[in-house]
Amino acid sequence: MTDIVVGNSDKLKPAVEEALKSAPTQHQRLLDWVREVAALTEPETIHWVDGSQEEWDRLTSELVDAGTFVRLNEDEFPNSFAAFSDPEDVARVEERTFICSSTREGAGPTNNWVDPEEMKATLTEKYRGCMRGRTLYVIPFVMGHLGAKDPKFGVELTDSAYVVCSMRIMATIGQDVLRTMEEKDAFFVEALHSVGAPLDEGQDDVAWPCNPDKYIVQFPEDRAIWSFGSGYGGNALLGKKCYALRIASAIAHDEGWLAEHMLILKVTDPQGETHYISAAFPSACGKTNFAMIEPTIEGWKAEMVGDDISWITFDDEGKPRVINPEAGLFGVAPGTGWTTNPNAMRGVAKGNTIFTNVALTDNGGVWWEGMTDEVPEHLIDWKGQDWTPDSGRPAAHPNSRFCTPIEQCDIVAPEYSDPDGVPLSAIVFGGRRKTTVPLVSESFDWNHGVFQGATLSSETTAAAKGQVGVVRRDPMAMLPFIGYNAGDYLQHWVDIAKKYGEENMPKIFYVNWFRRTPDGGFAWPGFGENSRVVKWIVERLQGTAGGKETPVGIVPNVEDLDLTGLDADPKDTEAALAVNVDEWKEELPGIDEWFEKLGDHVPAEVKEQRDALGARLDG
Ligand code: GTP
Ligand code: SPV
Ligand code: MN
Repeated sequence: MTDIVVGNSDKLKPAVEEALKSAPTQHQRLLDWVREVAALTEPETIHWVDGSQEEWDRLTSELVDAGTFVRLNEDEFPNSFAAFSDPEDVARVEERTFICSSTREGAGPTNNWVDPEEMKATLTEKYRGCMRGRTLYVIPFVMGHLGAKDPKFGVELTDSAYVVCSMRIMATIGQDVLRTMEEKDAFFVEALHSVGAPLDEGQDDVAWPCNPDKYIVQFPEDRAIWSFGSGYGGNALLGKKCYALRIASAIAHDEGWLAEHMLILKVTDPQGETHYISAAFPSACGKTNFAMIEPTIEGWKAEMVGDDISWITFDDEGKPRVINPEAGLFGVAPGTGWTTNPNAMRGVAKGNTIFTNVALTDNGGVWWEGMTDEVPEHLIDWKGQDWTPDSGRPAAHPNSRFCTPIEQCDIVAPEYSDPDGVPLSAIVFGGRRKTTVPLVSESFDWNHGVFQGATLSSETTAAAKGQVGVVRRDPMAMLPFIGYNAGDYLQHWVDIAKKYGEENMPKIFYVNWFRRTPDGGFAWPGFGENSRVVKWIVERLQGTAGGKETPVGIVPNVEDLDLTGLDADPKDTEAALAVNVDEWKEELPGIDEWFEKLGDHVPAEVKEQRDALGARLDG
């Protein structure tokens, strides 16, 4: 597929030729592709990533020497590092993200589209010589279990050692993957990445090389990814959003499963009955926090299976099973603290963590807003400036992140590493809305739940470049991640239930932790207290909890929620649960506009749900 990539093999450096000759693989397609990319991008040398501890030690030391990493205080954060990005390279860039399917219609109205041949021609010129003075790293990786029946392989070619180290945390990478890929002669997704900052001879590098002209490009039909110009997480760690969501959603559409932006939570009730719940909230809207919840109610236990991505397949009987395809957590730092998310805090404190764009303390540790109640008197902020509490600006970037192995989390469920995944009982959608959307509702049936997901709305956050706090529709929290036409994606959701049987489908719920009271505070305390909502959801599955039918779904009465020991004004809880018909009527024009934007690919079943909602609100 890389037919347009025309490089000049004469330009291969001796070290590159040598690395190709001594390559640790016989996989011909891989060898051809690496040679081709090297000829185009002209790196100084090639390194075949083996994923070993020695390799990590060497690369992290090199990154410290280069000024990209600051090694943290070993007592507090062993084997951990802080990185500081270019101030313009701090988040996903949705405007520069493209789904290059063969037709514009294939990408649909919610994605940027350029003809694939044109995009390949443009990017080929961008990539020409772009790795001069740098190392080309070859990272074999697998998303999900290497022992899965059909392991989902990828190979990322990158000129960033920061990416190599981060990928080692976020995915299974290296020698074993390469060997298995070779044994199976398996297909792999080609994932090409460059920071787009070639070095002339003798030119000094900067701590965070990148290029103002960014391209995050998916070719869904080729199952290929070309990323250029950014070193930041979702733009550069190509196994994550680019593969496990955008490319995987296209594969899932073809194969009859779902690749979703969902955490996976395991809950065990006081009787020992276990349920697994996947929840889709948009970026920086609470997935990591919910996945690591510490229940505040007696006898309930929560464990984590995943915090960002769910791959939901259906077994021979049509029963849904879910896996987390990732090996690490790439979590939002601000707001993660000992009171809000102690499990995350304990996880990162074990070390082996890369922090990006947090602040540095005077004793070589890290800090961010919300980490501790007490604010340090002096910090070096994420831009390298002295910071004090009266500086009037955040010390950490609002989208600063911790990148840590999932196995370090005390509450990771042992089933996390089961290649067959876990059975899925419920799907929860949620957004960040100040008004209108109640704390929790249960959908009437599958198609109503699909409608709730299709019309999910949320305020934008710092996880993507652009304005923060603007309400937008974000279907199934997948707006930036659907690798094909969003209308077809909704149809796929409708069709899944037809294919495998509605009786097999997980029950669907819709939550909003972010509703406000008139004085501006949160109506619901959130975090650990969300376990009360989890309890109601599980009891609905078991058929024991009450609820009242409202125009938007089944909502608990205040007395249906276990509020024992809750430190909250009962009026606020009422307000969090309220379904206000007038507010919902005001939602309708926005929903209609949204469906108009999606065009004629919106499923009839979903449009029927819109009419039914209108009728219920009038009724
Ligand atoms: P991505 O990694 O970007 O996909 O985000 P995420 O959905 O995992 O978001 P995360 O859990 O990191 O939460 C982001 C922000 O939401 C943090 O600042 C949290 O403090 C805040 N947050 C999470 N849960 C709650 C909650 O229940 N109530 C309130 N008020 N805030 C919450
Ligand atoms: C998100 O933005 O939803 C993330 C972070 O989980 S990133 O991997 O950068 O996309
Ligand atoms: Mn995410």
